[in-house]
Amino acid sequence: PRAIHLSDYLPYTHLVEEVALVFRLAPKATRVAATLRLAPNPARPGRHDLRLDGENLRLLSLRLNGAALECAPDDTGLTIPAAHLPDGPFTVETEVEIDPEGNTALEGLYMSRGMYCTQCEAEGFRKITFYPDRPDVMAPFRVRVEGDLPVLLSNGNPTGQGTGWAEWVDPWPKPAYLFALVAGDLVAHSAPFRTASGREVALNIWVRKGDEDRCAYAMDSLIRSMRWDEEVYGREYDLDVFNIVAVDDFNMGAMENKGLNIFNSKFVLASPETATDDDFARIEAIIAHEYFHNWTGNRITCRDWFQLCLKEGLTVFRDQQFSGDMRSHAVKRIEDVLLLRARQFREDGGPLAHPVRPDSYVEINNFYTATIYEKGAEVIGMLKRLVGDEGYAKALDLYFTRHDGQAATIEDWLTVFQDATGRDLTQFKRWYTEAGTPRVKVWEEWDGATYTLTFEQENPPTPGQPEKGAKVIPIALGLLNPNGDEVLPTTVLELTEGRQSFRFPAATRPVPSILRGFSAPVVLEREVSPEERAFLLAHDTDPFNKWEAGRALAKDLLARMVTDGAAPGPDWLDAIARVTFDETLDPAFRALALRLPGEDDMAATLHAGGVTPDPARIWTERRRMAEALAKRLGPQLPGLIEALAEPGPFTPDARAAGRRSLRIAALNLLTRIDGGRAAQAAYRAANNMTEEVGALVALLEAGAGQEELVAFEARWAKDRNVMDKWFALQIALAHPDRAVGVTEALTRHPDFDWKNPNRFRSVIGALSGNHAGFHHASGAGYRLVADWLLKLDPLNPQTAARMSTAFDTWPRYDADRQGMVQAELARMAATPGLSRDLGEMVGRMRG
Ligand code: HT7
Ligand code: ZN
Repeated sequence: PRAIHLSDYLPYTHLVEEVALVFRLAPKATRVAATLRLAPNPARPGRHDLRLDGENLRLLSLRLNGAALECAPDDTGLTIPAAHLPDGPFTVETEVEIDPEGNTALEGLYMSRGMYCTQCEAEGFRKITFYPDRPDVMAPFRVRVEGDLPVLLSNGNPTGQGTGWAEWVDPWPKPAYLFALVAGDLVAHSAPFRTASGREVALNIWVRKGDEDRCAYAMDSLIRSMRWDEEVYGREYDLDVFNIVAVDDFNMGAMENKGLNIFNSKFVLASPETATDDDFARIEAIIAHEYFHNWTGNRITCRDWFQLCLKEGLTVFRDQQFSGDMRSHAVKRIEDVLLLRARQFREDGGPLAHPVRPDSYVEINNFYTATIYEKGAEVIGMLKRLVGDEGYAKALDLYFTRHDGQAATIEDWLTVFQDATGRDLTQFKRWYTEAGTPRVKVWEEWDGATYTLTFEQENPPTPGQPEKGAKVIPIALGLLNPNGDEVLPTTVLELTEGRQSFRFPAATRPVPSILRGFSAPVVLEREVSPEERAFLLAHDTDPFNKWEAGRALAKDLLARMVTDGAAPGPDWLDAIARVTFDETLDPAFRALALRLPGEDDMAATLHAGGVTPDPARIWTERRRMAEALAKRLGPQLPGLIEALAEPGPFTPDARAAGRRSLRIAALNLLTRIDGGRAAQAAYRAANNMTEEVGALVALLEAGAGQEELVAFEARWAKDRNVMDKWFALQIALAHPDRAVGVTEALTRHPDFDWKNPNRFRSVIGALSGNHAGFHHASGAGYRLVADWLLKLDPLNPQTAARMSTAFDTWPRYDADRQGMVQAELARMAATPGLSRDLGEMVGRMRG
């Protein structure tokens, strides 16, 4: 398959002035009639053929200005030669037949348990009707839906409805990827919303009967998001209704279709009994994210898919700000950085590395990545730091006024910042165009009067980009004196050269706190003693760096345990103990400080330090580390658990969730030394899913929990979203020697519905998340995951391709493992009929 290049961009030949669609729904033979009012595009002078995209469509009729036209479609669309087209505006009418029930790829119009729904981003609309399916073609849509189902929804405002039909008009010009249709036997959880300017909006969350009592938190999150966007960004909602629908079969998390968001049901439905605190937090963040797209994505969209970070990076940045405001900025930042390092740094350091704005792709679905989303958000965070809060606010106001109703580019975005703040962003743009995580080395000198920090940046080669220029790196710095007082409050240094020094007057040698708040997505390299790390863990006023100091202590120790058989000593144990029982600190922060580095993270760190990671040894030593901590904290753990009990009814707020997270972290440690007694009791006493899962995890990690697994299944067998946890936990936490066996057994479970993406991820994704199990020396983990990806690929290539990233870390490991992964990649590559999606991923990973 051919790659598509950014440099080949041309505007579309025609403008679409209006779209009218009529759907006659039937599971195997839905008819879609489309009327497109078109005109030549002055941006493409001359006469051009009209090319409409279309895939898997049975063309029933085609008319041009009312007259029948004979034109046979090919595999990817339909061309009406320029010779047939009039000079001015004209109308094209098509009628096609499609098969929603046979659509297992979950792109276009498909069925999920008797309900019709759509997923059009990125290129799904071409599976519904013939159309210029590209984001820079924006048009108002009118839609009529006819079907034998009580609820018939589409984008925009409702304009009429009767038995078996409904009509919708979306006045806001939009690209086809934001089109949506839902039809089903659904019930609504509804609430009114009055916008800042007084517009009444009807909010509805549509779910299957029986799920309506699990929508309250999503609705509350939506209302808070709408208010926040008004207050913080001055952005109001712009239609009379806002609908959200929960769907069980969905490839990703959710989709921001104009006025009709469609969600994976696991990111909508929540009750204290069925959802964990993490689920609640994720629901809040995803509801906000999709809502925020109404301005950053929908009103202003992307010119082409290379500009994907324009909407995704900005919208992630906005949802992170929102969650920080709703909860704790410190805790949110730590969680975001954990995710960034686990997913984006991993991607950036391997064969799948690509720039935040890629310049070529084969299948755009493969570019909904941590780099586009999470690094895209980090780049905006750096911009904001560099231009200041006021500059950022001015730039965003200008962006919304200048580009409303347009399909914009990263150049447009940066120009807005330049115009609003006067700052030249030529060098900054490299963050968008160059892949890879910069490594920043730091040295310090103190001569009795001046303290000097020297930074050196290295931008490692990535696929297709052997050499790179220096980046603009904002480094937030604070200085402490030796008794822990801050002598330099947070100051942003701008590193713009390969090597650069910064000087500070200092009569005593200060202790630096560098990269506060994780002010840039880089790897910081500095020789630091355990004493200095413990000092920063105790005294740093920057919560991120305080946590980072504890993290670095733990990572240094675990690395020494793995490489030289070191044992956990009092420097780490005592430092963590002090934080754990420091009641002046937020419990959520204390819980994060107690979390040990992950195995994959350790493997990456060892590899970066020139050591070939042994997954089994990392697993064993990490366990030994947890046991040592459990023994050190042991006598005080029952008291801590008791003190953190929440007496009243469950509330999902950050304060209560933070207390539960520390309580569960303490229970997890206690389970390693009390034979599982406390966790078994906690499991029986749990009245919410957070504590039920917390106790179960503690038992499974300690090699127990079989009785609880049986009880869990018996209680929750009918609940798909809860059962996904049951499948995932026992695989993710299985002993490395048993992980493959447990997975195989669960793939034979009657409820392993592998065509459902959530269930597939809960089983096969959980195995690839079990680091030592997946990378087992036998190669059985690699084989099993590859077998299942090959089985899923013909039905759902998008999900198969996404999950293939499990293999992207192979260059870190020993020659045997490298050989086994390469063999699986070669086997996949050689499979006849492999999809473009999986084919591209496998090709890139093979290198
Ligand atoms: N903009 C959406 C990304 C998306 C997607 C969602 C569901 C299924 C398939 C999809 N392909 C792309 C989601 C978001 O970022 O908000
Ligand atoms: Zn998004």
